[in-house]
Amino acid sequence: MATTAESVASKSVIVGTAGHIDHGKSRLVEALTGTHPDRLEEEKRRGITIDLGFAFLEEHGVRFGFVDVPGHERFVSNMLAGAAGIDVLLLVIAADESIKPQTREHFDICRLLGVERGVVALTKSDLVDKDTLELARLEAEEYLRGSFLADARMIAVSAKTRAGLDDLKKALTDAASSVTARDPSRYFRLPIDRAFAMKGFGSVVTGTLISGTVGAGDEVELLPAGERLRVRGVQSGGKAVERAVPGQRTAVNLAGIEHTALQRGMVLLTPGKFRKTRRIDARLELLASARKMKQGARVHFHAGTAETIAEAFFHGQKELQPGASAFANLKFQDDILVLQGDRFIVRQFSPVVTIGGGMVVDPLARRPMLRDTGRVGYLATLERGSREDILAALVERAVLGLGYEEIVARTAWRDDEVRHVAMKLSAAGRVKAVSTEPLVLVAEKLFAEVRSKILEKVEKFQKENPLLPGILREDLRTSLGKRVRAETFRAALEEMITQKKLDTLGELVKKAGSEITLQPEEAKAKDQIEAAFSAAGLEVPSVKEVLVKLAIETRRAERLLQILLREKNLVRVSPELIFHRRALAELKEKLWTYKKSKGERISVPAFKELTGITRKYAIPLLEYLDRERVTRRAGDERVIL
Ligand SMILES: Nc1nc2c(ncn2[C@@H]2O[C@H](COP(=O)(O)OP(=O)(O)OP(=O)(O)O)[C@@H](O)[C@H]2O)c(=O)[nH]1
Ligand SMILES: [Mg+2]
Repeated sequence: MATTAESVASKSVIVGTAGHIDHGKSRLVEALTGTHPDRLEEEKRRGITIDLGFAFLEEHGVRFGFVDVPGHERFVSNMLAGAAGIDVLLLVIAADESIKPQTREHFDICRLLGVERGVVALTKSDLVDKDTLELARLEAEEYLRGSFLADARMIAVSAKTRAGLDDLKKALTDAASSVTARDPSRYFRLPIDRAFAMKGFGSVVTGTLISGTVGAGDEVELLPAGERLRVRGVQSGGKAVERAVPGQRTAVNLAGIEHTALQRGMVLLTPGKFRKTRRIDARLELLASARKMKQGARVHFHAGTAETIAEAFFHGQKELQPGASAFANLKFQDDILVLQGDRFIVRQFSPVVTIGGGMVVDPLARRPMLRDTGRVGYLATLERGSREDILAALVERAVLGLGYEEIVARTAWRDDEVRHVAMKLSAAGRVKAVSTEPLVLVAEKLFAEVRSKILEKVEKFQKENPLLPGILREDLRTSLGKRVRAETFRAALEEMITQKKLDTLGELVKKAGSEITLQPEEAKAKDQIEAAFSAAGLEVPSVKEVLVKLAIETRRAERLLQILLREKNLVRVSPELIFHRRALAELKEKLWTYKKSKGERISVPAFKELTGITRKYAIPLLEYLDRERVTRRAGDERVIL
């Protein structure tokens, strides 16, 4: 508990570097934290950063996690994996070189990823005179005008002389104070940026914890692989912690998996909630510096630490102009995990440069269809609508209705949020909750359609089958087709029964108040059937024998027989044998009389003699009497009860 309390008391903030190659990012991180973030042999040999590096600093109650990125243009994809999840941007501009191509590209990326604040460091101040430094400052100010860094502190520093470092730390602390703490009660999500094996521990993955918390003993899901794994232990900032919280660099030790099966781009999540995807609908923005993008263009797609290739299709337009934005359907080459609201970056297919980015609007999109003219409006609601509007829109487009799990997979809302919004919508009559456990929502319009379809089917059935009292519930359901889910059918049926439009008779559904009306020839035939069995006593004819003698066709005759059975004037004793109610009543009387004079036991031969029937009738009748608890079998005999 101490660890948790401590992590809540101090704030965890991620600082990400950005800037052109050789501008002093890594040295600056070292000067601030004491840790040089370059770890690879090759990085040390070449003096450049290739992959992400990490360092930590605790300053004025803030726990800073530094993510240091490479400036080389060939390693922008590594930079992108680090840029996702940063709270404070540390834009590094060398005073002797000023703004260069990757200064711009990195800055564009951070803006497109939605980074909201940062600090500008004018590095290598020891190498330039006052005028040059002033020039670099002016250039940077002009470049950043109107952007999210327009009002950011700009501090001249030197990693060599340590000039300006205290000011920079202060500026970072100030920027951190405006970072709103991320709500730890949301679903856990850790995009993996490294995976390795640690002696004595096994598989370890690291990443910036962007949502929720994680601790030893937790079960987590690995996506897109789809495996469930157990967390053995968690570290943050190089120390073991009980639970890591959002905004912390986090290392997770995982049980039950080889480190070779884990890699950058995969994500650890709360299990059972989210789905990998191959197609999303998104808001896509093209940089003013980019070339226009045509329908079907292929781009490199980066979200979180994942990257894949995407093919873009614009809804309602054929191309995207530089500096403009539009809704686009992106089809991926690989499965990835993204959620609604996630930011992403797109880079030109070749040559590879950053051309834009955007936000995921529907992480589980359908393929685009030209006749789907409502999609743009739908996406606009998902992008900007209130939670109620969003859920109503999702339900509206769900031809099958929307289940709880799908709502969570599409929105990442917590259970209480889903239920709260669903309740408000159903109270307002905007959606129908056809089931609450599990929650299933359908559009009111769809629900009304199902109700009238049910009524139609029942009426049609009764019209076509006037001798049947109703349609079997299950037959009614299947007659509606696969597009009506069981919960919707059940709720619609229940509502119509409450409204006294329909009625049930055991497993049968009928129109309320409907009775079977017989045609004159049917009434006559029905009497004839009853009379035939009544006259036969216990030596009944076969059903077939009775029915062929009638003036109406067998199908109708069989229905009449069903009615007689339902009315209990006839009783089916065995699959082949039907008796009249009166004959069976007389038989019971006979047995009770026998019991009084001859005692409670009766053998099969004695029963045959008593009734005057053969074995063909005697055995099924005795079994029937046993079932009716008139007799009980005792060895070869029966006990009359
Ligand atoms: N004189 C002086 N040299 C510096 C300063 N900061 C960095 N350098 C030098 O500049 C070179 C590049 O520094 P790095 O920190 O590796 O630059 P970087 O931005 O991390 O480079 P990449 O990661 O490859 O993009 C190194 O030789 C540093 O020693 C500084 O403040 N003063
Ligand atoms: Mg570096």
